[in-house]
Amino acid sequence: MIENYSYFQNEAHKISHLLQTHEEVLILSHPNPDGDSMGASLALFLILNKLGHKVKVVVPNIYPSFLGWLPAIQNIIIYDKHERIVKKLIQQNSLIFCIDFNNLKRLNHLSNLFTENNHTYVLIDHHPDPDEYFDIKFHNIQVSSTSELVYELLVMMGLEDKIDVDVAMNLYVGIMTDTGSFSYSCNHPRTYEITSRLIAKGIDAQKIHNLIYDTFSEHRMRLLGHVLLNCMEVMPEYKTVYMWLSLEDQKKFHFQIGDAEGFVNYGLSIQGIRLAAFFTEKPELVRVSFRSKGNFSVNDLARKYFDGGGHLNAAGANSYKPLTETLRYFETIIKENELVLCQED
Ligand SMILES: [Mn+2]
Repeated sequence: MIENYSYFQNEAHKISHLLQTHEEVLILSHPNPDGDSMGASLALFLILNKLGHKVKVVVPNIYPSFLGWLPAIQNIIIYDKHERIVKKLIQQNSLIFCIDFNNLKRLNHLSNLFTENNHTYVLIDHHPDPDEYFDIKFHNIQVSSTSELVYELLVMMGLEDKIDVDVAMNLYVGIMTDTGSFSYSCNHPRTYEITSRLIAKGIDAQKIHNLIYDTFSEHRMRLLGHVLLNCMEVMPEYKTVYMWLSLEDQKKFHFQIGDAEGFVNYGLSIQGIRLAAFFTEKPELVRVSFRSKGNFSVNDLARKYFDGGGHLNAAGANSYKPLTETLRYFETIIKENELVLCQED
């Protein structure tokens, strides 16, 4: 069970109470949806639906195609495609669940819709430093994923028996993807207790793994080869690797959203490397992903130098400089501050 159990039990009580007084519920998650944000949101959606609520799930932009099979995914409303509908939903719903992010600013242009203060916000999240304005925080940075927290919440609300195979599949995807298939954030026995309960609900874990990870198109596989061969700089003396993906190469390899997912992790597969960065050129900005090993905080790195953030070992940011300038900037930061060298193993 998660630490500080009574605190969470209190928050779970408050959430139960709120649900008793609100028929309509809006579930909201972060841009560039991932397995955890989608899995946790859809699991909650399915349960609240079963309880008789009128539930809507909104994500800011399109999710990657390898998540397209998730149970209940047809209920997802994408803000980029349905701006008017989402605007209306936000006006209509006073109870909003914020899933797998902890600052409305992270919603980019969608955050402008939350100007009036007539909402009750429930946070379910595992990122550090949540913003103040959440009315209820079901928040813990020790857990593997938000999906794990949703499971804990359901148990505390006495709803474990409502978890069917579809709910279990969504939660399992969240835990599996946020731990890189149980290769990081994976030292808590509780994660495996929960995983075990989910498998007992009748899911096929091997099949789920295949559906998520063995879905490369030929273009995507060749793009990976190209990036590793031609767009990767190794700085062994700084224990750092960085990779980049230009718009030109995206065109050449018929890039689809999500195609570079996980590429950054290959940097950490090199012996001795502690920090990996991946830079994806977009029309108006450069998207940056950081991954690290051990106690080197990419959350701090992203916050201090790129106005981004995330977790200790996984973080993201945007850069508004051109790609080559961004790469030089990154190299300079690492060299001048000897950032990764300073960290002990
Ligand atoms: Mn997460």
